[in-house]
Amino acid sequence: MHPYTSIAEQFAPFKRVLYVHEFGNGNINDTYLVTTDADEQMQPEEKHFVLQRINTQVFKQPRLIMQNMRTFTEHMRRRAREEGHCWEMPRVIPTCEGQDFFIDPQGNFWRAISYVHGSRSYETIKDTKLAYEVGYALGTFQYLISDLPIERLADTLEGFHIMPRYLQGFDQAFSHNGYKSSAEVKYCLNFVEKRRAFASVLETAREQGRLQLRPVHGDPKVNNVMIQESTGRAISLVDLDTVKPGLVHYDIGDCMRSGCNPLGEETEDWEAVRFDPEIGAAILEGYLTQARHFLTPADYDYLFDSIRLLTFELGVRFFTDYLAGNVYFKVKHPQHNLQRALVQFKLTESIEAHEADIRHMIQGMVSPAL
Ligand code: GN1
Ligand code: MG
Repeated sequence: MHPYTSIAEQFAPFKRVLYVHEFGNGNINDTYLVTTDADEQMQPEEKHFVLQRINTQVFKQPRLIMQNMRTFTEHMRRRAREEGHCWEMPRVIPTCEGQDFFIDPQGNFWRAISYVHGSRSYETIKDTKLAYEVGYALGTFQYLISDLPIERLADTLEGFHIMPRYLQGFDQAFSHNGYKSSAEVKYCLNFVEKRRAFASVLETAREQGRLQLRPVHGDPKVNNVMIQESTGRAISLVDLDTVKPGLVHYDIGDCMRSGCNPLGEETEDWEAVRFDPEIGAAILEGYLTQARHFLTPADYDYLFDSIRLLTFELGVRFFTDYLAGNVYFKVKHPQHNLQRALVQFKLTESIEAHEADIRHMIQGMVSPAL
């Protein structure tokens, strides 16, 4: 019996839990797929569900996550139904006592959500059809949540995607640490120094009133897009802990940095990492079919910067965590965050090298709409 079977049972009254397997490869929370003895044909939704232990070092107020989830999933489900979108939102599964979460005797915070039946996700994008669907998923998500007033969403992770704050964190980690100064570390330090001025581009635009806060997903990387197996179409965007007020640019930048890197963010071959412009064009095309309805002209002006910035940002976050002794992201070995930082920095370099093409591509897609 898996050690977490009894925890899974808290969320499965009247059923027997058959298996609990580790699921996905999240860097923050611990995720398990639970299989129950429910009948696959009769109760497909109850056969499997996702059990997660929230990392409360990162998410200090996990109750706020559950509260937000109730608010926006209900809102988005209703809007999807009213407008005829074929779209699924994961459901919060209550405990036997009707709570949204379970706290175990050690004080761990557990919650369960439904698995989007008949769907799967991919770690990287290999063709433009999937790329289009990934972009479409983000556009649909942002569209369905776009009329939810931001005041209704709590801030579940303060400072998330605020790049100037990540740079402060980097400076602190750098001044306090005893890292070994290898050639890779020097490359990273130099890389960050050269881009300091650029780091505030989105926050400055927000302060100047050029960009506005909206409800955003926060973590729309490729493997959070659920693709319906029977049709190959995107049906959901999961991993909803960071849905909160933000800039839509955080999402599009994150989606592009994750989608346009065919080697994936975990590759050891960091020197070979490249941005794939064809995949990028297909993601943006899918995204804009939905996002056209709510993007402003100023939003378009910052699309290129967002792709470059979010990639750079994740590199800085990984590198800072390496310098700080791997305290935020889960790691498999002590150099893991350094390797991940190098991947993102190489990708940033490639995005910079393609700047003219990417800007041209964006221009070509938006001009007819403006
Ligand atoms: C973290 O845990 P996961 O993989 O869903 C991180 C994201 C990063 C991502 C990189 C709350 O997400 O911001 O883009 O790793 N989530 C948080 O893989 O920091
Ligand atoms: Mg996540």
